[in-house]
Amino acid sequence: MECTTNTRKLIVDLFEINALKFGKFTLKSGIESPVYFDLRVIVSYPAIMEKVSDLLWDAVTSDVEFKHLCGVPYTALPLATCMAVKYNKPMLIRRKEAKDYGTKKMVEGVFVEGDKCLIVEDVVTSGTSVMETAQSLDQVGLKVTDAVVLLNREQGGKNMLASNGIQLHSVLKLSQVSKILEQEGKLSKEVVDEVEQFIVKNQFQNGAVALKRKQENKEESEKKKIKQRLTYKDRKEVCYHIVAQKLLDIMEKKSTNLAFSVDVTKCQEVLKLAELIGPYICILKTHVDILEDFNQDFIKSLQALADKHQFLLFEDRKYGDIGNTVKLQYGSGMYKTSEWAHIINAHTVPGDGVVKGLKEIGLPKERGCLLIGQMSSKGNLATGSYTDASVLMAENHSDFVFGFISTSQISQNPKFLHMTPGVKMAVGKDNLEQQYLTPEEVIVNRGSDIIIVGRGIYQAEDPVKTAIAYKEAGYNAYLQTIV
Ligand code: S5P
Repeated sequence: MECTTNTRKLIVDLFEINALKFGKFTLKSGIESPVYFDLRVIVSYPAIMEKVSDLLWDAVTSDVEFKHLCGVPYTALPLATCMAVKYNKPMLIRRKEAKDYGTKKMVEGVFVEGDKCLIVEDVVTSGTSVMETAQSLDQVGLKVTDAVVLLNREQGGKNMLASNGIQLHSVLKLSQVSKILEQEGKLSKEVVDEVEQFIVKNQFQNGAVALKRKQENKEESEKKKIKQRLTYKDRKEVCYHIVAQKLLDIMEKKSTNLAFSVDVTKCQEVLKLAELIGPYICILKTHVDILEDFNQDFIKSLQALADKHQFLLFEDRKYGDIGNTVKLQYGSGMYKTSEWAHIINAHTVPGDGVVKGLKEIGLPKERGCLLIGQMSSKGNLATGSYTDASVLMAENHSDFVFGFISTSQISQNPKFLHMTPGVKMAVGKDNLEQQYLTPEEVIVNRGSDIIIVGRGIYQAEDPVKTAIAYKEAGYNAYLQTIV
């Protein structure tokens, strides 16, 4: 980050008025920190307030459009006010007192649904305060895509916000602040080193705490059923991945969000079902390693059916090894999956390498990948921070990853599609820990986009009639959720 004379002077000013303190502090979270920021004091220094507001304004206004400003209560409120007055931008106030929620307006000011609002904050650590304000604004129909902060403590906040579709712009970063103060003779090299070590050590820890809080907030808002979704057509504008676009196109044209999981063990049986069910689905999901008579002619026939009935092929291989191995599994071997499957999926347990390996093979062939963020089976371990880390991984590889296998919406970013297995017309389970939810629960209450149905269809007495019923249940549920 470049440092202009203005920002350099501001850092020194903030240090002089004791807004930036260095020493030993115990933060609210219990973490020992070598720095502490108390930006509340700046209200006593009008010239500094003005400078801070100008720099906040400059940090966003060249490339971000917004109609309103909203400061995160309380320290950023006066900053947002200065910006609003000086630059003639309407301001909104978000109430902080949670206990009045439901009886009092949470957002004060004049706006219309769909207006864009920029969030202003003094310090971002994990990003939760910005998220809380964003959620209040979201609940009354305002759109938040950007936030601006005076000081980014570089402890996971930027990534956490990005995973929720909010871009964080910062005037200052902690690492930069301590370096400038060293150059200006205000801090010793030892203190600067200590700050750097602190940043590295706490990046993940705070990110994880924040992500847990985010998960809790998300569950809360899911309960309130506040979701309003884009139509498949409008969604194409924000889902720029080529496979997501193709899929949304099919979903729109065929009025279906049904993926059929054809888990039978003979090629002929797969082809027969694909021919019959093909007109009603957007995806045919396979497990080719369960086929007793797999051969490449079968793949040719399957591709012909996919063309004829317009559905995508999803090989549910759930890759879960180191990058080099999954690359070989996907690109080589007898199945030659990368040659024909439009979609594959991967477990995130090996870390980034699994996606990197698959991407090397899949990206040039314009394939797409789903990450397994949650599972349908009872007692599975893909929960909490594992799920959150999977969302972050998807954000970091969104050129290849276009969505998730999950039992609910796990990313607020509309560029990702969510597909949910464990779906039947009635809630229940099988005798091997599989758990079932209904199409309506999955699409309306849990915010998923696509239902995956296997045995519910191929074990039915009349698979075609049953597939049509699932298609209608899934699509009607979607119609209930669109804006
Ligand atoms: O968590 C999961 C993930 C997947 S992809 N739970 C699942 O059931 N699946 C797959 O979805 C599973 O491998 C199977 O192919 C399908 C569900 O099949 P059903 O017969 O229970 O509907």
